[in-house]
Amino acid sequence: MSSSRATWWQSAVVYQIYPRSFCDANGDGIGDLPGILARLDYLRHLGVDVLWLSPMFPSPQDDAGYDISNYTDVDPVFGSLADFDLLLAEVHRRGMKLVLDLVVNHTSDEHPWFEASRRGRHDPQRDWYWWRGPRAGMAAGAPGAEPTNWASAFSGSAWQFDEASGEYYLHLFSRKQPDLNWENPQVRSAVYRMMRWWLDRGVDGFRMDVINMISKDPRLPDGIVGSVGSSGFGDGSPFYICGPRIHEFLQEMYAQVFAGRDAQLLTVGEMPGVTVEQARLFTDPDRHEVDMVFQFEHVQIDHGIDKFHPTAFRLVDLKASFGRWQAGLAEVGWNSLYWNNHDQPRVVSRFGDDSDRYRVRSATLLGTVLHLHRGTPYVYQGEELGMTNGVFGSIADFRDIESLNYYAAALAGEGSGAPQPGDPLADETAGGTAVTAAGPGRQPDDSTVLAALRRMSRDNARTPMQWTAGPHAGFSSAEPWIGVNPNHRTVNAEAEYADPDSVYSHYRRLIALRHSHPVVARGSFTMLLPDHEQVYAFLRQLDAEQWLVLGNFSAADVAVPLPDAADWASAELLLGNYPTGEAIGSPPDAPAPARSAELWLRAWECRVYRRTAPPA
Ligand code: TEU
Ligand code: CA
Repeated sequence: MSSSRATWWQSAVVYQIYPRSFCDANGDGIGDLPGILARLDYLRHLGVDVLWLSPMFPSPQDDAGYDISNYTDVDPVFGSLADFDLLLAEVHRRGMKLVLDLVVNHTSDEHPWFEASRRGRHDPQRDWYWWRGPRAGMAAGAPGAEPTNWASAFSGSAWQFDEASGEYYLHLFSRKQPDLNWENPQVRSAVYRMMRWWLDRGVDGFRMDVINMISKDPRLPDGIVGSVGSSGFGDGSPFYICGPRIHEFLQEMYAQVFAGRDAQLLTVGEMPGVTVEQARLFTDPDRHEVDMVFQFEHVQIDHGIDKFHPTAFRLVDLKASFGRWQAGLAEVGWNSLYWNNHDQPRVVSRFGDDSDRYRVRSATLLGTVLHLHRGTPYVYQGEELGMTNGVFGSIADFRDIESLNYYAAALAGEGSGAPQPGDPLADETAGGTAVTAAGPGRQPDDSTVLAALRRMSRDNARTPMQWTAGPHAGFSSAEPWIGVNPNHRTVNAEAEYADPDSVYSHYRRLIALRHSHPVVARGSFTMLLPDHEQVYAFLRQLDAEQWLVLGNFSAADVAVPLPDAADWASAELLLGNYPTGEAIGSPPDAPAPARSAELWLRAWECRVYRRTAPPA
C-alpha cells in the first residue's frame, strides 16, 4: 500500500478460501480454521503468495458469514482466536500472507451496534444505521410505505419495518444485514479501530466487501422502476454505488489505518458497478485509496434482465471488456484478475466446457488466458482443480440466501423470477415451447427457476473442496453442510497433485511463470484479433521480450490469422495445455482446413510463445 514497495502484489497470486467449504477438521460437516491449517502445504506447493479468507467471524450465518455480529473474534463453528493466531503464524512461516474479509457496509442485525440502534429512536447509536419514517402521506407498515422504492440484492424491498419504533431500517442485502451509516464519524472510527486491531495482530490486509456502497446519497431518492428486472422496485444503485463521499471515506480509512505501517499490505475493494474511470481513481497509488478493485463486467457478461435469466456467452464481448480494463489501467492503477469467487458459478462450466472430454483443456485454457493478463490473479478454491458447477436436484439442495429468496419470489410471481418471453431457460425447461414464458406475475413452474439456479446460483461455488475420491471427497468425515459434487471421484486434489497433465499442475506452472518472468507482472498488454469469435489472442511485452498468448474458446480447430503467424509458429513455446509429448502440427487424422494454417489451435487449446520483439 506504500509507494516504492507497492509493486509486490503485482507479481503475487492470491488464493481465496471459503472456510465453510474448504476442509473440515472436527467432523461436523463444516469447514474450519484447523482444516485450513492442515492444507497449508498443499497451498504452498501450488505456489500462491496470499490467502484471502472469506468471513470466519461470529455470525448468525444468514448470508454465510457476510452478516457479522462480532468483528474481533472467530465464530465457534470455525474455531477460536487461538486457532486463527496459529493459522496466521503458520501461513507466515511458509512465506505466504493472509488477508481478511472486511464487511463493513453492513453488520448483522445481531451485532451489539444494531441491537443498541434498534432500542429506540433516541438511542445514542440510533444514527449508526439508516432509519427513516414511512413515505410521506403513507401509514407506517403499509405496502409501499417504505422510505424509498429500492430493491434488496436478495429480492424484496431494501427496507425493513420496525414495529416498535414505527420506522424502517435500510438493508441493501438481507433483512439481517442492516447497512451502517458511514455519514456518522463514530461509525467510521469504530471500523478503523477494528481494522487496526487485526493489522496489529499480524494480518496482511483486507478484501473489502461491497466497499463502494458505503456512501449513500443522504437525500435517499427513489430509483427508476423497471430496471431491476421486473420487480416493480426501483434501482437505487445510482444513489449508493460510488456515492458522493466514497473517495473521502477511503482516503480517510487509509490515513487512519494503513498510513505509516511498513508492513507489506494488500487491499482490494469489491466494487459492483464500478467503471474503468472510477477504478483508475480508486487504484491510483498517489490517491491512497485501495491497491485494486474487483469489477463485475466480465461476470455479468451473460446476465439477461438479471443473473437468473442468463444469455449466451460471446467471446468478443468478453474480450471487449477485458481489453477496456487492460487499456484503462495501463498507465495508472491496477487490475485484479478473477473468473471465480464464492458468488460466481464455476468458470469451466460457464465459459468453458465441463464435459469429461474437454474439462481439463478448457479449465487450463481459462486459467492461462486470465493469469497472463496484466493484473493480480485470484484463484478461488477448487479452480486449480478444474472443479465444475454442483449437482442440485431440488430446491432442498440449495443453501444460499440469494438463491432461496429468488426461488420464493419467483414462485410467488414477484420480481423478475417469472420467465420472460424468449427466455432461454423457459424454453429449455418447457421442452422448447415457451408456454411458461407468460411474463411477469404468472407463476413459473419451479423447473424453470431451478434450471436458472443450477446454472447461476452462488452455491455452485460453495460445494465442498474435492480433496480425494473418497467419502465426502475427503472434505469431512461427516455429511457436509451442502452436497459434494459426485465427480469428485475423478476431479480431486489427490489425483491431480502428481499428474503433470492435470489442471493443478498447469496452475502451478502458470503461477511459477508469474514469479520468474517480470514480463508477466509488468509487461504491456496488447489485445489482438478482438473480433474473432473463437480465438483469444494478446501480446505481453517488456523491453525486447515479447510473449504471444493464444486460446481457442471452442471445440473446433481454428486457424490463428496473425500477420506474423509463421514467425510465431517457429518461436519458443513456453506453455501449452495439450500433452507435452504430442507434437504440434503433426495431425493424426485427415487435415482440417484450419490445420493448413501456419498457426492453428485444437479444441480448447492454449499456447504461450516467446520471442525477442522484431525491431520496430
Ligand atoms: O457480494 C456483493 C455482490 O455484489 C453480490 O452479492 C452480488 O450481488 C451477487 O452475488 C450477485 O449475484 C458481497 C459478497 O461477496 C457476497 O457474498 C455477500 O452476499 C454480499 O456482498 C453482501 O455482503
Ligand atoms: Ca468443522
